[in-house]
Amino acid sequence: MRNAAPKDAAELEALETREWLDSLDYVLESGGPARVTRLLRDLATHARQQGVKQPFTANTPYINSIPTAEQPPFPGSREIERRIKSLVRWNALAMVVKANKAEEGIGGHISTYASAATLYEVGFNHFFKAKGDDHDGDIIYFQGHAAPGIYARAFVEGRLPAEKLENFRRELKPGGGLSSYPHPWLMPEFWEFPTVSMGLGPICSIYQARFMRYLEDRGLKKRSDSKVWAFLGDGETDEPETLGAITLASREKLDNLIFVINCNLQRLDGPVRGNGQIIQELEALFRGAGWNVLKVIWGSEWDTLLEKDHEGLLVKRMGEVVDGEYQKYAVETGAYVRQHFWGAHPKLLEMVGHLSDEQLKKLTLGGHDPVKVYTAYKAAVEHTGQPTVILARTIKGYGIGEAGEGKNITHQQKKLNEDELKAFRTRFGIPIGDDEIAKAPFYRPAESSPEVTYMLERRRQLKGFVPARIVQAEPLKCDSLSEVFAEFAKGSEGRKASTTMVFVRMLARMLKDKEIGELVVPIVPDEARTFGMEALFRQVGIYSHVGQLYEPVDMDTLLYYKEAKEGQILEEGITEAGSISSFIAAGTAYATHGINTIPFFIYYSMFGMQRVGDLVWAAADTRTRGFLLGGTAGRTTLSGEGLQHQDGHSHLLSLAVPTLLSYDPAYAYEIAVIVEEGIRRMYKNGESVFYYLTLMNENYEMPAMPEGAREGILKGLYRLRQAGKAGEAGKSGKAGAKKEALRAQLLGSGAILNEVVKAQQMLESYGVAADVWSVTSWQELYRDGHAAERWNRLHPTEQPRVPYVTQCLGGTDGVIVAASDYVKALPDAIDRWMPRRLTSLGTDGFGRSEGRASLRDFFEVDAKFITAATLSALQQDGKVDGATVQKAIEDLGINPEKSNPAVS
Ligand SMILES: Cc1ncc(C[n+]2csc(CCOP(=O)(O)OP(=O)(O)O)c2C)c(N)n1
Ligand SMILES: [Mg+2]
Repeated sequence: MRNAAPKDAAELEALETREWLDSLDYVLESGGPARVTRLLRDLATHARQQGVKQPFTANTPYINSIPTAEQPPFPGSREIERRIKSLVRWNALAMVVKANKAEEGIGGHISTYASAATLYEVGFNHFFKAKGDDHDGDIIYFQGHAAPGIYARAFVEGRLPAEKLENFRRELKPGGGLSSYPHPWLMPEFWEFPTVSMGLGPICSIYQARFMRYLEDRGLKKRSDSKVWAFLGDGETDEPETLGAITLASREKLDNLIFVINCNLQRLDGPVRGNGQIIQELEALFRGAGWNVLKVIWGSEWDTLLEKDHEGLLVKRMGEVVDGEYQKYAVETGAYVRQHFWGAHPKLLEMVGHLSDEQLKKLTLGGHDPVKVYTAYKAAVEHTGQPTVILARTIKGYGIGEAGEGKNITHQQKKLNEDELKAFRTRFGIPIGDDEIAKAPFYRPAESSPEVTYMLERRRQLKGFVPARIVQAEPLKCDSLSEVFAEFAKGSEGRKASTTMVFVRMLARMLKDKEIGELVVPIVPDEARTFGMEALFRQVGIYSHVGQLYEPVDMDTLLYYKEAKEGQILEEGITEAGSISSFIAAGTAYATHGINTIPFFIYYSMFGMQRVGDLVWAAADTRTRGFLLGGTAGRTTLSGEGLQHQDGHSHLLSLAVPTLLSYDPAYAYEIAVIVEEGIRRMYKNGESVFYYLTLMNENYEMPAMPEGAREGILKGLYRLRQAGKAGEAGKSGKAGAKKEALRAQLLGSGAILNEVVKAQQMLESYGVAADVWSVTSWQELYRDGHAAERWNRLHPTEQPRVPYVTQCLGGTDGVIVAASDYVKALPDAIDRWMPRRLTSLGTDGFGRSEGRASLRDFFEVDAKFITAATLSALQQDGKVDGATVQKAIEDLGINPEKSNPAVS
């Protein structure tokens, strides 16, 4: 008799599957994993040839990427490391709870670090290398909201005193406090990189890793095995900045880069992907982008269960449960998990039949298991040829139990009641008695305790503490600097040039300088030809780690597109966000690498401040040095392009960045003075400032530098031209019969300065004698004015300080009229320190596709409008009559009924 035939198709299929799996197991045993891979590939090809259509997937099953068999031995003491982690957990929690007890609403986050503690502790104990005099360290971007945990560890290490922790988020307390998040500006010896604005850490870390290679390839730095670690949240991956540059990392084979994404499945409001699986989504994205992806989903307790999963039922179940449901398991009982997860199939239930509900509930996730985390980190550090992302599954608020573990409110949880504190204390074995617990005291064991001894020894092995911001770069001497810039004081002697051309020439000159030449880092987002920089392609080359693998189409021309391993230009392609991330890396290399690289990031000004403003802010926080150059600037100076290109407000945005010095120079010598002084201030004097200069593409003659203009150029204002004779002794011109002298002070910046100069001449024919002032920086004048005013307010009995603008204009006569290619708010900002009220002209409103002359007419900033505005101001002063102004308006061809550009 034959064996009983299978009852139905399903049973037959199961049998067939079993046979295939057995065969595969045999091949695995006899031929190893590589043989299996080849076999599967051949099978897939064969199937495709037979017309089998396989759905595309970049995913692997919902299990750990590294099988248990490949786990290295854990090199530390699990027990002591667990105790250390508990201590850090407690102090991090206590810090936030105390802060909010002391002052309602002071904020802070408990649950982010609670979920990430193991991810950090394994790093601190086994991986994060500190930098020292003779060795490089790792570059670590800590997730901003995890800051309490990082402070707490520094406290247990003995690096931060309890008083500092007491003043978490109370930085103005006597003795100082701790900033809410990583801010190098506020804690310059502790934090290296600001991360809390979501997405900035990830993108900056990618360009940081690439910049490390750039320094190595250019021979500015020895090749090292330093890693760039970026810790981020799964919710944070929604930011375009987080994922927007990941292909750069794989294209450049940045195996010095490791992303650790804490997949606690939650963001601020609730689940990141309630109806999906964020880990699988990210895996597909990163694998598709060419990264090495390591999933760390399940803890060691799951190993034996998975071993028993011969039919793949458990793996299948793991892969079909959505994140919202997984989150629910974290807040529910073991019985619930048994019913809803394991209950999906009788064989699954059977698999865990030997476990109690409590044991089921306690099955650890991968991101909370030091062995699994260590395994992934070690693999990441050793991986070559690709960046690695570790997707670690955790529970948000892990350990805080009823107070919020896994709950949707957990991100905002800042207070724990006495019972909740007790539960946490007991769970993590912190020796604090019931009588004290309500105060949530900090706890640090004795210096000689096994925990402190162990952690200090681990840090000693890893060369010191992290995070720590250490500036090692020697200041530059700047001896030959004045030679570099000398030629620009002479003027163009009749030839016409734009400030952009001038700057590019200056850049070429700087690149040739003995001291600073090799330190200059030109950065451009696919706009070099726009700015006439293509000559630099050939002169210094475009950086490419692999050199140039092709013959460029323009090889036979003088200025061919030269890519080279030691190339100096960072041609970033069309990414202002990426370019400014490079700018930050290069502008902070004085601290990160002890190298004074001087970045010059030149871009379309409209796509700067408003497009990547948050990164500019981060640059300031990071104490970045260098030059931002907004090219083709000026709402009316950039003709043709229109509304989305014509920038009339970047200077208003830059005004708000405290360490950014902004200039709108008109002439070559002004740029030379500003850049030369900038290099000296930043790289010789070590000031943590950076510069923003707008550059224009209008060609005109560059005058020679007037005697004594230097100081004024730097402070923001100097007299360019004295008045002619027109107004002297009240000679009456066309403007009217009054005998009194007609006087005016005309202020202008950037390309509009030339319109002001023209207006000076036009006004002569109206009998008005006007001085012309070049305003190089409205912002510096504004800052100086407020600084003086503030000082005077606070020192009522002392000799008052006089704002610089007042010093300049205080002794002058006549009406004051200011014009620029930017919004009127800029001149208005300095009005209060003028001896008399100022009339401001500017380019408020949307740009237009038009020619330069028409645009200046439309925005009312050309010479005729400046002339009319001056006459109108004189009328208000009672110096000329209305009819005279009316006549001038007609003569000048101004249509008084034209639409208001500010609102049209
Ligand atoms: C650009 C930006 N937008 C919004 C926020 C406010 N915010 C702070 S934390 C957070 C949720 C973070 O979730 P996730 O990235 O998953 O981190 P987790 O705390 O879960 O580890 C949000 C929206 C921010 N800090 N930055
Ligand atoms: Mg999260």
